[in-house]
Amino acid sequence: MSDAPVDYHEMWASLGLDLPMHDALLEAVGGMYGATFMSQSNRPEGMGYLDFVMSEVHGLRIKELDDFRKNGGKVVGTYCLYVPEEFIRAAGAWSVGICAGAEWAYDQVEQVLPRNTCALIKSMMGFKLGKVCPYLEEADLLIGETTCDGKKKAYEELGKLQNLYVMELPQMKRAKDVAFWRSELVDLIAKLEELTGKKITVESLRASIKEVNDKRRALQRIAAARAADPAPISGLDSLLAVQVAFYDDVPRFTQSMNALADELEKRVADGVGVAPKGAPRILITGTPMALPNWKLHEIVEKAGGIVVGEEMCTGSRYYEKLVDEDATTLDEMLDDIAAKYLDINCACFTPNTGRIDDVIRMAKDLNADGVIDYALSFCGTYQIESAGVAKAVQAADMPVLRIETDYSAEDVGQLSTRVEAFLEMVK
Ligand code: BJ8
Repeated sequence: MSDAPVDYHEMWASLGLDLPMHDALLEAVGGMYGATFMSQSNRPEGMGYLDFVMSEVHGLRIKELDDFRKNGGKVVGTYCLYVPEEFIRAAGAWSVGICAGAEWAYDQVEQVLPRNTCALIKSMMGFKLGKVCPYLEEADLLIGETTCDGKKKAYEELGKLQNLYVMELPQMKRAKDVAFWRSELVDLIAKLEELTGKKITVESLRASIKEVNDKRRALQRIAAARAADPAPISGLDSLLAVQVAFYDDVPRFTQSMNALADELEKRVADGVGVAPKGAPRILITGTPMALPNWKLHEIVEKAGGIVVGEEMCTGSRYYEKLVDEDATTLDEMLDDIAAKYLDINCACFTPNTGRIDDVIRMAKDLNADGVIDYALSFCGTYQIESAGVAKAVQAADMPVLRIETDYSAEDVGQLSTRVEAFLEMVK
């Protein structure tokens, strides 16, 4: 076989992508990836898998989705942690988390959404309007959810362009909210079964619960290894693992992450790390960092710190909790899935004190020296929670830095200065 890179332009054209703009996006992300990730020293060998996945992010994986669909499979795109992958897989479909982590086509976006919308929502619309995301175009169905007002209303616009179904998520966690949430999951199952023409059975749901739990367990092992000093893996590489978890093939990803975790555990036993022992250790909490948003991690780690955990949807909220595996009926499984998912601590809920408890617990468990609270500009829910998070962290005798930013590079210099001063202070 030739080693020449495969040319995927025909596939991308068939998906209706804007080829020149898509080429520009790939070049920009590839350049960023090289500069951010490949310049790190002493990376675990197991990161080779994620490097490969990233090098084929719009290539091989899209080809897999394409082939799957040509053989009758369905692809479901999601934007939020509350959409249970277990149901999507049990109905025979594949789930892909759609990224929304880069500024794209904002000129077009701002004709549809207000300028003062958070970067995540703008990016979500920008990838669609700019026709540069093959994952979006491979999705037979997008699932939105009523989380924050911005997303909820943006889905109305996105739904004009693509097949989109919105789940209603309660905003509180009382018994009646759990019951309502469960009823929404029943509707979601019906929607997925209609899409794929396959019934979710006890067997298929049990298998998918196990598969998705296995993926989360592998990520838990990686997370646990980061408690060591020196940390065996950078925050950047750990963040990337979770970002990729949203769209990669599940069994293959799990296997690769378990191999990476084996390596990290060995590194911990041998005292091998990616930063010197004693480097300032930072926990980041806040809004999710969708691919390819690596901005804050890069700033912290270039300044000599090491990110040891993320209390966010691209972090612990994704992998910490598992669905119970003991249920024997569909009803019980539904109860377990409803309970597990409503236990995610998103700022769209009121109250959301569980998030603060998680931040303090994680900071202690991971031996963090300081916490950075991260909010995207115009994200009201996380911005409002920021003061309470800061107060609780200080009350636990830990320094905290509050950062508000977006996806642009304009404030990198200023943020770097603030982060450097913070790292000086925490040690
Ligand atoms: S479960 S955090 S993935 S909603 S940053 S779009 S909240 S204005 S992303 Fe989220 Fe689900 Fe919650 Fe997680 Fe709105 Fe804020 Fe933007 Fe946000």
